[in-house]
Amino acid sequence: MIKSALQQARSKYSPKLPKALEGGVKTVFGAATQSVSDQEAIAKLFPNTYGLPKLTFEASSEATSGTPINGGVILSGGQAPGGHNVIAGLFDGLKKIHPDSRLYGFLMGPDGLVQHNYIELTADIIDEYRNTGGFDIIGSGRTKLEETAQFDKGLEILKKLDIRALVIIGGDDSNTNAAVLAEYYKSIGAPVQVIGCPKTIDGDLKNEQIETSFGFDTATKVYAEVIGNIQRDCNSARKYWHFIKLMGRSASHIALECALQVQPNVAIISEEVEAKNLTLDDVVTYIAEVVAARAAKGENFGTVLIPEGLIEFIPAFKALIAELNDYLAHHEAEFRAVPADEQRAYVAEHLSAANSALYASLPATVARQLTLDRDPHGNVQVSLIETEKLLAEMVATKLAAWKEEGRFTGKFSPLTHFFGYEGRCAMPSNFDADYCYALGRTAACLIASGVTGYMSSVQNLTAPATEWIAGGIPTTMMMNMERRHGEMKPVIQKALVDLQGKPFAYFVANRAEWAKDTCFIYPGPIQFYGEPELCDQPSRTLSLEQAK
Ligand code: FBP
Repeated sequence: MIKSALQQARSKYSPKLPKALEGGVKTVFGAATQSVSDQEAIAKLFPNTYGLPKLTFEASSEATSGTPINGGVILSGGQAPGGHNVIAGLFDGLKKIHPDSRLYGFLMGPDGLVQHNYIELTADIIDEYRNTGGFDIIGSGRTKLEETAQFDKGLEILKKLDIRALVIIGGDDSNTNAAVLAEYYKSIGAPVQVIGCPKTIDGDLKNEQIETSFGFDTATKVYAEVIGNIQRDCNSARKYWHFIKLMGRSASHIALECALQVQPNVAIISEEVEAKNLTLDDVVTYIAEVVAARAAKGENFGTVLIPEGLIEFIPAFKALIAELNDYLAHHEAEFRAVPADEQRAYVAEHLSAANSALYASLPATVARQLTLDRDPHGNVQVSLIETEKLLAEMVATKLAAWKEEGRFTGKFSPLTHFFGYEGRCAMPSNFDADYCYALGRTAACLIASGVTGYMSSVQNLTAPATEWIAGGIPTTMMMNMERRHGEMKPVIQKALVDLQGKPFAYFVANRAEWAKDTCFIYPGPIQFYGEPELCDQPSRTLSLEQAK
């Protein structure tokens, strides 16, 4: 395979490792833990894996060695830069325990375990993928691993391959399912440990124990580079307003991080919209006011960042989407049989009055997007809804009305963009390359410790990588009970943007100036080589969160 000069250089990069993992490693067991809330209910659901101690790995003068261990690995859900390094770290960690250890990769996500599709990951394969983006080494998938029948089917192949430990690399839902799987195997006496690893570009798998999910750093740096380029173009031509939607599902961490990196004129944070109970018209008016104020200074250009989950946080939309989800769940076939040009009227007729009025007021494209196929959980796929176009159109309409009233005298030419897939498989930044490799090595240490129901954890992430602290967090410790599809379920709490947190506070303190003046930052591409302040910087979010 032909490789670029950078690809060749990156394949030789040695991720920096926490000092504690370099030589012999000893396991330090902490105090017993509790779940973040609903302790009684969670303890009851996880009798074998609840209350376990936190673990920390420390350097030891005794060499780490043991008997050969066969491990299995699954990549679950959306791609995130660095996944290949988790697998490389796991592979190297298992080989460090014993050179005859083996690693099997289940293909295309959790489905590979259930369907018994796998490959053995040999040194040649692993070397080909070190420090690369993507999940293509074994592929990923969104099959949910939650039924006992799937667990039993998986156990057949785990036993056949003599796999003693399964590492599931995924987001909050996949790690929740990993905890359920760990509990189940323990309860039936199956000799398989289950270990999770925190993945997702969305940045919403984080808490007191997990400082960040991997992939967030690289993806946001890629988006910030491109937004910066757009801002420079926009500041040069001075004639367009760019409406940029950013991936991230419900949480606005990606939009906030990009705003901190590029200082756009406007960034909408869904969590704030919800907290202030803003309507769509409030959001549109806010953007139009910024456009009008800049136009009054002769600046008919700017940038607006929009988180992909925004409309789900606007109460009226939330109600409309909930009713649509419910309606389509029960009348899918009937609805799909209606001719395309009659579907809009058909839907409007079947909704309650308030939702019907909102639905009828939407541009045709957005109305259609709201009725597209649901995801495997029956929810609308927010990444398919063109919120950026919706907002650009509505701002244009408002400004046209203000023009008539003499309130707006400028020009408004919007362009729209959506950045998401561009960043999910990017070559991992040094931060993600190092963090992921350390997560994989830590997972191998957890396997060697014989524990199950843990998530691999690497902390102290704003310090140099050599000072990072590796350990394991009992997954039940991060759980609470939430209503999902009408039933109370134990789940890992999803982290939305903390409106009391330092990253949001910094944004709030500066946004009025960024709106009025042109304070754009042009971050440029990810740097892999050079001074640590150039190439090893963690995200702004993490830096602000950990600032003393
Ligand atoms: P995960 O939550 O599985 O990490 O996926 C994140 C994400 O990239 C979201 O930001 C986005 O909404 C979604 O995946 C898109 O899903 P798909 O890859 O199925 O189009």
